[in-house]
Amino acid sequence: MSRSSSHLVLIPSYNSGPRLLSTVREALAQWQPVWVVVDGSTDKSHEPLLELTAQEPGLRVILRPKNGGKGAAVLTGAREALKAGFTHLLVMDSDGQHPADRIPDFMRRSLASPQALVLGIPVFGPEVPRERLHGRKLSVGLVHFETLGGGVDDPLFGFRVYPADALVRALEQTSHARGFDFDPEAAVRMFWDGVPTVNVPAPCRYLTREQGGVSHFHYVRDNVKMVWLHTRLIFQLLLWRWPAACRAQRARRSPVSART
Ligand SMILES: Nc1nc2c(ncn2[C@@H]2O[C@H](COP(=O)(O)OP(=O)(O)O)[C@@H](O)[C@H]2O)c(=O)[nH]1
Ligand SMILES: [Mg+2]
Repeated sequence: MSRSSSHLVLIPSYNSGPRLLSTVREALAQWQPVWVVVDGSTDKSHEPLLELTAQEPGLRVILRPKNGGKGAAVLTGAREALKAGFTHLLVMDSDGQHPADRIPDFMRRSLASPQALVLGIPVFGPEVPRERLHGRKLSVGLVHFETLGGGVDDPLFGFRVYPADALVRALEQTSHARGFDFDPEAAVRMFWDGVPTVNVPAPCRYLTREQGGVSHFHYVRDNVKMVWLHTRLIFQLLLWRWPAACRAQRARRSPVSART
């Protein structure tokens, strides 16, 4: 297990169910510190974590009294991290879908390119729901257009290492990106802001209810949100962000780019 004073693991959690405790334990075994932002959960899944903080000095639990969405929880964590002197956050899901054993590799890549946003590319197993795969292809295509040619290989996978100051800057540009629109919007805005990207494959599992899998993704509500997100981003791209997107593409394609 590695301990860091610059890079921490941040886990946003909302009614994450029984997998939360094991996910946090797996993360702690790979890396410390691990911070969990509990976003107004009502299912008591965070209660064992509050007990665990007594034995695990590497664990911190931040409680948000009201549910604000994944992006709002990550922003709370990022601001706290900057206050405490940390520079980078590896954000991962709270429900066991993301590979804790890849944390050291992702952190290593971030340490090697500290300016960069390190993005996971999900490698799915045969259990992945078909409708999720199809929806994903549309998002990938739209983000390819919004970045004028790539750099964000998967806009939806939440296993990423963020430079914390660049993330906070990107989120402070908008009052959106607080729910499930957080992952694509943060990546596109950071790309427009000139943050280099590094894309790395990592496994992503889908767990059944019997295995403790929980999802708050609401197919209609969240897809409507995604349509609105891409409408906003394309509008902004065409009106005033295209010079920044062109600059970012040029930097990405130049031989001295931080991309690995
Ligand atoms: N803080 C916070 N996190 C959330 C919220 N909804 C989902 N999440 C987190 O976002 C991650 C992905 O959410 P999940 O419901 O598993 O979506 P799915 O994996 O796309 O089906 C998990 O870590 C959740 O705990 C929310 O309202 N607030
Ligand atoms: Mg999930």
